[in-house]
Amino acid sequence: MELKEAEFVRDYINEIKATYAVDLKDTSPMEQYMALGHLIKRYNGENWTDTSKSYRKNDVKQVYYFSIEFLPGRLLQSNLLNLGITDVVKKGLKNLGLNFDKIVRSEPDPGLGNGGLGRLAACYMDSMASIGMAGNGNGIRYRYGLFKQVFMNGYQVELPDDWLRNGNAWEVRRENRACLVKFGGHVWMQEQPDGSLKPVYDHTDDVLAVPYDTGIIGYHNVVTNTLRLWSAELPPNAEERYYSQKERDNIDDITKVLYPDDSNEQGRSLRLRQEYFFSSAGVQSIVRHYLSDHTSLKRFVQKVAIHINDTHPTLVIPELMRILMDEHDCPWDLAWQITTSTMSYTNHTIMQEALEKWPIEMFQGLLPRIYQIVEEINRRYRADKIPVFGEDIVDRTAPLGDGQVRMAYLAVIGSHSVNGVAPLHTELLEKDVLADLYRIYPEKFNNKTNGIAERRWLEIANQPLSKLIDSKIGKDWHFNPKLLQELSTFENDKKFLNQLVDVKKENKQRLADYVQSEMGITIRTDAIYDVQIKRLHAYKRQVLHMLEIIREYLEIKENPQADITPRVHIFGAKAAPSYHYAKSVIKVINALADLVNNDPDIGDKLKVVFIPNYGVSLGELIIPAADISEQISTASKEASGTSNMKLMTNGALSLATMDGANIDIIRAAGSENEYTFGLTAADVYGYYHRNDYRSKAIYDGNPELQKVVDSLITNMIPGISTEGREIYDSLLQYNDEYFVLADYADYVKQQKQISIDFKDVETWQKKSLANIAASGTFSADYSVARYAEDIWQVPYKLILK
Ligand code: 26Q
Repeated sequence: MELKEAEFVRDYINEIKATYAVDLKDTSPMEQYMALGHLIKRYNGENWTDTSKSYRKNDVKQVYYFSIEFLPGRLLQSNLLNLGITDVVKKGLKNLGLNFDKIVRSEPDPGLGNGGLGRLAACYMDSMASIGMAGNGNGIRYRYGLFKQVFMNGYQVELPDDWLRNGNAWEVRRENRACLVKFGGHVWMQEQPDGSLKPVYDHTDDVLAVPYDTGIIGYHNVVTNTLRLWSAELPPNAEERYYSQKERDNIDDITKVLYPDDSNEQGRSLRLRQEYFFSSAGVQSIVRHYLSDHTSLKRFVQKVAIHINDTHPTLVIPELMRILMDEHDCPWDLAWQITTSTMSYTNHTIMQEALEKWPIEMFQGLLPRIYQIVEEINRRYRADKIPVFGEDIVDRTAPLGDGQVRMAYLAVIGSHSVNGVAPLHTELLEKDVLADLYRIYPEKFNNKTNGIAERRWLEIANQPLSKLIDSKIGKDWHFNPKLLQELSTFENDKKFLNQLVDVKKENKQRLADYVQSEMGITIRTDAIYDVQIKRLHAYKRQVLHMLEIIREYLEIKENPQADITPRVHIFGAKAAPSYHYAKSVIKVINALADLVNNDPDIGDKLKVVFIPNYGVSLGELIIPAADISEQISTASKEASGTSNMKLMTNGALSLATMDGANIDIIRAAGSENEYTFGLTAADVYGYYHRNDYRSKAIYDGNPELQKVVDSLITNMIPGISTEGREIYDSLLQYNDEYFVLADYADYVKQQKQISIDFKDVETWQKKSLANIAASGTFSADYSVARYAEDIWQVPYKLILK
């Protein structure tokens, strides 16, 4: 948008006065931030209305991306960037004597997600707007986001994330668009005047779903899409009916807090209520919106695509069936045809324990009408498929079985498309996790490799690098990140390679300053910054990284004179509060950090920093500073990974197993520019098949490994009690479920190679450049474009400049 500095300054001062009734000089950074947010929202108001109007006028097909998590990160900088007014606003604020960085940091980072899945949803929202696609997000407005993590005596402690305390500058409450969501009650069949029977659903517990909309601003294209998050409130008739405190609390609880478990928090009825709540409200508002412009449901599938982000919103399937049949008199077959043509589903995990299942009794009690519909889906599925495929496979794949509602199977059966998030992951879905359903519906399965918002992870997070790139290849890559490939023509340009070194150093300094001021640890910027940032999970193998630190520590202790390449090992990871083992890993790494960081023999050759409260904002600080990207999951377990892509585009070299999208990253950048190691997925499945993995044998055969592992139980690491033993036992007593010991030697070999290679600055920088240059293909812009073409069948305008 066009904006003159003087105009901005005038508007901003007025905004401050109008909102806070004080002079600028008396405002806090938080107030300065809020006023700026309000002003920008207002500036963008016309784009937002115009976008909605134009979609309406042209009757454009809409995509609704349903996700129980969205992790958008702070919006101020990204909105300024996308509107193209960053420089004007920065200059204006500077001339007013304000500190832009402080204002930026005053914005709370909405933690409405756990990790990869929620962040992916946010990257996709950004990209859908930026490629001019009518994409809407639909989710939950949690009153409290993912807990804030602090360490006390090295243990993770969870504090509430009160992110709405000062209000939210970007959202618009739309009470007039609220819907009623019904739980519990009874269903009975009522005879109609024409003699037919119709289900009547009464004595329900009703909850009012109030939408809060946030504009998602496209990059330099005047498009603003909508992210709609629902909040649970007392229904409007509250005055006529008495609600006990307990009933009020029950309603309040629905959207009070995000479940902080990203794998196996199973069977909680509140979680099911959350899932139905936003699924039902979302579908109701979609149908209502569609019918406000259309007189019949005939063209529904041409105008609406609904995407199910993992199984959590799967109830959109029976909910759309319910609305079509009960409220619009659609017969079953037509309703089913509309529903399956509308729905598509992405699976994000192959871990069996993360597949959602609900006890039938709970499900039926909470959602009796929806349960009837699921039963009928189940009955027809069996009747259709048993004659063709036989009873066994149909038993195994039916939506109802073993006394449970199986959400993944319901999602596959009720959708026309099922996709994995990286080629290997999709292959494993077909061969293993969903193999039976793949046999029944091969045509539904397809791959859509994940992508990231290049603009946030490079342009915003790493401005020094972004500007350097602009100076070499111009700015078109901002629209078309594949153009980053043009950088490879400069691989022998010594001056440019040196500039890349300087940029990395600047970013490392920024991180080092943070680590110094927040944690009191001094880290040198000429060390290798070896980074592992992701949720804490056994399969992601932070333990393998930890064993390497112990090995490096012992190496220096045994040979203090050795020529060591200095290293800083950097972790960021939250553990699910109920995940005991993950919390033990945090404790041991923190204790190890204390030992290493304070040992005078070690000095600054080796440092370990576990930065508390990892999230989007800390990612923006850490990722640009990384030299090494640790992507070391047990092969076959990480569906895709996306931090691997963010680190790549910021010039880190991957130290990676052949898992998830690592495989595609390695292929894109060239294996000579990464460090790969370890078992392949086929090796892992081979062990499963033969059942002959013995971690103890590997331990017995490797004396160095023995020393490293034993140090977990020898009191070498002060301050730990049972935690070292727990990890030790997981590796030896319980046969090392994630093959840590199997991959140890190969991993260490690559770590040693890294220490050697890092000293050759020029060669290293060339590899780093190869990663940056090849990273453009992992832009979420292309990912959503492929969803649009292959799955949603919606138009978009990729601006390729
Ligand atoms: C399930 C049942 C009950 C409660 C919670 C859950 C639950 C919640 C969150 C299960 C899974 C999640 C999140 C999964 C997730 O983040 N998966 C990651 O998705 C990324 C985006 O596709 C991939 O890159 C990662 O590989 C994958 O782990």
